[in-house]
Amino acid sequence: MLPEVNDTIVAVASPPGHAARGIVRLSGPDALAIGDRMFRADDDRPLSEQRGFRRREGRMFVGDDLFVPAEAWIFRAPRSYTGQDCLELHTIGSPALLAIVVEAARAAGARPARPGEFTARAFLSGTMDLARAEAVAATIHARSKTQLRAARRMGEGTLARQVHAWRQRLAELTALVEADIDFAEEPIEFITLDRLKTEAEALIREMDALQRDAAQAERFDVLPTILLLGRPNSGKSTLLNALSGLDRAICSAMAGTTRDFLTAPVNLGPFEAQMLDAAGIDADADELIRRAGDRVLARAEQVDALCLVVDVSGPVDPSALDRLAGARSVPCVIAANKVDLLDAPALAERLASLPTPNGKALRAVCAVSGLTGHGLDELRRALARALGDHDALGEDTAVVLSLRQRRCLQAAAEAMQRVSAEAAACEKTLDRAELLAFELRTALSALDDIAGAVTTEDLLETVFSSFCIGK
Ligand SMILES: Nc1nc2c(ncn2[C@@H]2O[C@H](COP(=O)(O)OP(=O)(O)OP(=O)(O)O)[C@@H](O)[C@H]2O)c(=O)[nH]1
Ligand SMILES: [Mg+2]
Repeated sequence: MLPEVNDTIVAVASPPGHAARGIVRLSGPDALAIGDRMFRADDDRPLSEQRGFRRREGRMFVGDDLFVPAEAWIFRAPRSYTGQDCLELHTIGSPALLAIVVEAARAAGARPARPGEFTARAFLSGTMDLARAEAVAATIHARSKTQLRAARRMGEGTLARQVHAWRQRLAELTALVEADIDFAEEPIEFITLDRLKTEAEALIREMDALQRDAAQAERFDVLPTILLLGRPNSGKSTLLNALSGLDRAICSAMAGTTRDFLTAPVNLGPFEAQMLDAAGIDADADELIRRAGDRVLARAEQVDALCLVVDVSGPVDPSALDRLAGARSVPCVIAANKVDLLDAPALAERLASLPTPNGKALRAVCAVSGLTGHGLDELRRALARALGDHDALGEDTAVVLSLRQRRCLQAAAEAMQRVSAEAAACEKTLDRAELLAFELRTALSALDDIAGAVTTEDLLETVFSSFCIGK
């Protein structure tokens, strides 16, 4: 159930952790009155008597005779984020202090906000449509510059404009088909089946294209994953530790040290990824290692990229490499490891024996040493490039769609498919006019759900549950 909107809510609106500044946000009819019980402006005028869009410096009381410097930012309904009276209390970014401020606001009558409740209020008061509210969530979850840019386009209403244009065309088709029903006695046909079919197909094409080109907003929250794949002892765990800067995995000269999956975040430059270390693959090893290896190979199909670790300090068998990474569709980077053990001519010879990066999946070969750190920056860049597709949103064209919006689009396109099929199956519009009108209206209402023109509580809860508290 969506919560009440007429009480006053409070939450910490700045990120967790220590910072120069922390923000507590209140929204609701009593926001300013509650603020007055906690905050004293330097000019002594109560906040509830001040106009909106004002910033007041002063002191916030956090104990009997304890106060901290603070600022109160006043936003008056309806021109605030939530459409209600809002108050932001800015003070020192100490988690303990912010918790005390929230508790004081609660004692003065505010209710702790649920995740997304501020933005839910913005939607319910009509200051924001649903697609724009989802853009707020996408912005919060963005993990790279391209994702931020895409989220901004989402907020700018690129999608809303497109949907609106489709809606207009659909509404016109619906009106014409319904006119055929209403004036069934007249000898005129308001819309020919040919035109209906052509327009339905054009709409389907455009909707499909948008779905195809759009990035999925939910992916923002998920780090891309890279699996370290290689023979036992090739140096996978050493690389995981070196790339993550953490002492995460046990490394040893004994083949078969790692048996289970281990993960660590690694910074690739433009974005972060989750790196997975696992058992080495060796078909001739004992059963335990072989079984661990089978699990790794199964996992290799589910990650975003592979880092094939090859110990080049000894002879390399290219066919074994091929078996490991050859036929996979997941992009792969080869880390030719332990180069510290080779002199330049020997290294050149070994590198020449490796597969060259010409196929789509094999992106690069990097000479590295997990032990000395040689070549790791190049490896990071190569992995970031291999994952490029994960982040790439096509500089200008891409739109971000949430899973919910994707489903709405899908439903609209499917209804249009049925319109097109019906139109192909009859002789004149009037034969199936009722059915055609019904399907057109189905498509219309699916499009309306994207912007939230018609909403149900369930739908709202799905959208706003992905938010953090305080937004
Ligand atoms: N000289 C040198 N030795 C390395 C390098 N990387 C790893 N080693 C050594 O190779 C041995 C195996 O390293 P690990 O990182 O445990 O290898 P692994 O691939 O995780 O092995 P398993 O977990 O058994 O599959 C250890 O003795 C490491 O110190 C390197 O770049 N240069
Ligand atoms: Mg290991």
